[in-house]
Amino acid sequence: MIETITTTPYDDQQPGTSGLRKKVPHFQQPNYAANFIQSIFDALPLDGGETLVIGGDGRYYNREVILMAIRLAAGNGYGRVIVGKDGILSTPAASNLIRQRKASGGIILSASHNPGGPKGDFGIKYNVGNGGPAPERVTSAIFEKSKTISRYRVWTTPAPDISKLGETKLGDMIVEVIDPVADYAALMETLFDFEKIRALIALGFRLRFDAMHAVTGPYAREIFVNRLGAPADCVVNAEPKEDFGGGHPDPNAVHAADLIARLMAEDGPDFGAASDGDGDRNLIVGKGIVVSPSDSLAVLAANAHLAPAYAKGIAGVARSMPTSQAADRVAQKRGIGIYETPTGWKFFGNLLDAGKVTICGEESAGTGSDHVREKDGVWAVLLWLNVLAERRESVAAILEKHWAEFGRNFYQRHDYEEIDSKAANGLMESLRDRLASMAGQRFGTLVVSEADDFSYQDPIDGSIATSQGVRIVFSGGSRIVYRLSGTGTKGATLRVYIERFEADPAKHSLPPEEALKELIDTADVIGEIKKRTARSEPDVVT
Ligand code: G16
Repeated sequence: MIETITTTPYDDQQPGTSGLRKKVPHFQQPNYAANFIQSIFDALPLDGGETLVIGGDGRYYNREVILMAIRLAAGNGYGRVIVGKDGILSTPAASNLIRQRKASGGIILSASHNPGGPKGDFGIKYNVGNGGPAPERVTSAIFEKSKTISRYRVWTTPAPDISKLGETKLGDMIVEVIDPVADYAALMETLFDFEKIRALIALGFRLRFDAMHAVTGPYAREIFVNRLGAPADCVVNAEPKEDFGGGHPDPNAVHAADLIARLMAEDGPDFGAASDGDGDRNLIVGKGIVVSPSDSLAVLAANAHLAPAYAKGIAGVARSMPTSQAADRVAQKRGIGIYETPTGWKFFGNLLDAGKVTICGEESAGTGSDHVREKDGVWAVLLWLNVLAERRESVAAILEKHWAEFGRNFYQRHDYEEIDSKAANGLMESLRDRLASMAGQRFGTLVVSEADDFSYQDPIDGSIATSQGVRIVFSGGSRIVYRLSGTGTKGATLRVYIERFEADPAKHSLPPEEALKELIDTADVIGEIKKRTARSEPDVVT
């Protein structure tokens, strides 16, 4: 029986860069999750009988919300829900299922790289029928519905056991529990030359993949160990845990420090990689060298044709605005399209659907292609492995040659986390107030050539996104970008992105902090960061 439950709205259910993210106790307030999921359904044009994919990264509170989501789906007339066993689905695997099974959409429970556990973070996002994150017009409609919600509809009886594969029914709706890995692994085999990668590994090439006790463990084991023949111990921290083993599943220099240290050792592996909570981000480390996400995007764009799926070449590349312009140089040289979008994977969906771009990437450790509509950590690792298997060179040699051919875009991102929201907003407002008078100003040897607050008009549907980050561009093309994160759950996080192009190969081996020194100092002068945030240095530099 369908039951209608009376509820009262919350006023803070506005999705951010990637869905609604809050602390677990916040989500545990009465009806908080049910309200949001019902608001999603209320915002959609549902005819009844649709298919919905449901899964998450296995973090604390995942199971409870999945069982609730299944009952809500039955209460709202869905014909079928496809659920990963034990509620597990990586974000790219969910995107793949939505597309393969022609679902009308999917609910993905994750707070991505944010920590988990009873006091950790939780999140809910909705992906639409193309498999990608809901665009802004949909997330705005969901927020509007959440502000006035007065009831939700659920199936009265409990949801079926999601730890057993197979089909059962809840009322008229079919609940199909599937192996979360199988379809995804099969898709990867169609994209890459598994034979060649297997041959490379058989030759003694050593790889280490850190799953950070998050969702990619089972995917990595199946693909790298079972299908590609790597030794079982090459996948570490492979058991998904509700609290990620107490760690922070963010594959960056701070949280993947152990992986990086091993790759810096003389006798370390040849190739290291890590992914995040829900499996959409990636970190690539070569022996003795960490590959910045922006460089990784550029290298993959330049070498994608070495993998079977992209052998005919790629249509174009898209990157988020703060991502370095290294990929632009590849696109310009190869005569393919290059698009600059606001931060957030949702902005790539239309470009991918229209066939304008094949590969997309972001400085925030996300790379992906038109095989799904999400960034995809394991995919990025496999594309790197495919390139390495073809070129039979080290990661360091590939990067060096890339910079020699295209020049090097030195790049760093400085994060100031959990700062006072008022101070953060004040800093951004002050920058915006000064934009008009910025051009022509000199800071040391740097002269401002342009300054603006990035806005974007989607070339496919014409929608406009404003206030997407303050850009200060200097003559010669160096940039400083300031923006506030849209994924944090406490206070505000200020991100400062710093970039400088260097054509001279003799200078390509400089440490980035040295190559960027003047810009880093200038970022503080222009942004008044220390003064306004009372922080002497960033919490994380990537
Ligand atoms: C999400 C989005 C990404 C975005 C990132 C960082 O990633 O999907 O597109 O680049 O957040 O956002 P912000 O700078 O606003 O914190 P994820 O992996 O958290 O879903």
